[in-house]
Amino acid sequence: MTDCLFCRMVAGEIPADVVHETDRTLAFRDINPQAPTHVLVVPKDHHPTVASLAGADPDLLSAVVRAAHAVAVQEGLATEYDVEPGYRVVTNTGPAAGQTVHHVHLHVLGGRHMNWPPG
Ligand code: DGP
Repeated sequence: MTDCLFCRMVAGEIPADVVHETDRTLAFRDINPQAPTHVLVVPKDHHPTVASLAGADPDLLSAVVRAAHAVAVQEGLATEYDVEPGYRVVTNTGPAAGQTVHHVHLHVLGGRHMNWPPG
């Protein structure tokens, strides 16, 4: 049994509030939401960071990004061809950025104004 939290959620061993799924990606609501919409999009295969995913399987990285946009559309943050009102995609990489789960995930945040720079 893996000790990776998101692999266990993909496997259905730990419950997840799933909002979107493809053959290679899963998207579920963050347990500690930072915005009205806060969804995590993960590849079903285990890759620790976005950089390692890009190197190992660029098609899968593309699928994760497309899934993030599909979630935004589903949540009313964009349309297929438009990005109004808009949303933010964040991927924390390493300890200085605050990465706590070492299975790459895109945070899809929206439903409120996003400040810049982020904290
Ligand atoms: P990061 O800090 O960038 O690695 O983000 C990890 C996110 O994972 C964080 O926003 C909280 C979320 N998270 C941690 N444990 C769980 C869990 O058991 N279920 C869900 N849905 N989200 C979790």
